Amino acid sequence: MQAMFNVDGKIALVTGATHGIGLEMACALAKAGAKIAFNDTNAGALERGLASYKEAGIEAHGYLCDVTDEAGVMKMISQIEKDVGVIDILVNNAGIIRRTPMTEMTAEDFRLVVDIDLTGPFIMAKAVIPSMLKKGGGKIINICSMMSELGRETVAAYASAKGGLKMLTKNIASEYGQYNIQCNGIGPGYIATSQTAPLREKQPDGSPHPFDRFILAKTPANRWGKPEDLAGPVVFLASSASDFVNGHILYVDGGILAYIGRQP
Ligand code: NAP
Ligand code: GCO
Repeated sequence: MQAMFNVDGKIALVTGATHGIGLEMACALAKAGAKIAFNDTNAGALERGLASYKEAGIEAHGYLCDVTDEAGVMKMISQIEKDVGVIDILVNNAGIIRRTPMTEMTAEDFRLVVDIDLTGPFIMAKAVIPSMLKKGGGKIINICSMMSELGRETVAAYASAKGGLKMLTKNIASEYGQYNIQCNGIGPGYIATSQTAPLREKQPDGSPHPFDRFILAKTPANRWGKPEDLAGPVVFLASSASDFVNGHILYVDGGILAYIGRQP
């Protein structure tokens, strides 16, 4: 059973994994035996990321690269092949959000979110699939969202991108499943990271943010998720334990999608 869940000697690239959910998933993959590569657009963040891996006893390889820059991505992938080896596991984690009422959002901002959250995973997957085909298979894991299923005020661009990412996942599974490539998604619920920090800020009187209360009332588990909650799911989808799971979105949400919400 242990052999089924280990990724010993596999090479994993986790995008945007200098902190938050990406860092935690990369550490989980390393603990399950994988060699880790990660990227970020910012040199300072990359250095801090390298320090965090070192502190966790993990030898990770960091690269400065924007997931929307196709030429830069191709360069990074061939550098990873030289430094570490051919990628077996790609985790498309890098992402941003803009919270703006739709009628006030510029088309430029909408495009930026879609570019990073949807076109980025397309560029990354397109870059690794040819070598996966030569190697005889691979795992692609796309980090989706509650917003792959649900809408809410102010997140039109993010919901459009994450809904699209769900369908990109199913399409990669459909197109490359016959070549032993499994492409699945993880849909985290509301996880306490820098992305959601503004939604958890205490009010001036010290009381919880109304959105914080709202999320607790919507989550059967009655808590925010932690980045560590994604560790088991990512190892499952990266390992041979999930070899016949393809095009699936595994929601890791404390039950949000099953629940109508607590009665006020
Ligand atoms: P986070 O702390 O903001 O981390 C996102 C990471 O992506 C950062 O390291 C960021 O780098 C990097 N990034 C942004 N744009 C990039 C680009 N163009 N190229 C390369 N890297 C880029 O967010 P998180 O909460 O850990 O979220 C990680 C993923 O999970 C995102 O896709 C997010 O949408 C998704 N997610 C989050 C939640 C949640 O509740 N937190 C729930 C569902 C899904 P910098 O820090 O240098 O900007
Ligand atoms: C928001 C949040 C979400 C989460 C996450 C939910 O403003 O509603 O930031 O979109 O980050 O993606 O799964």
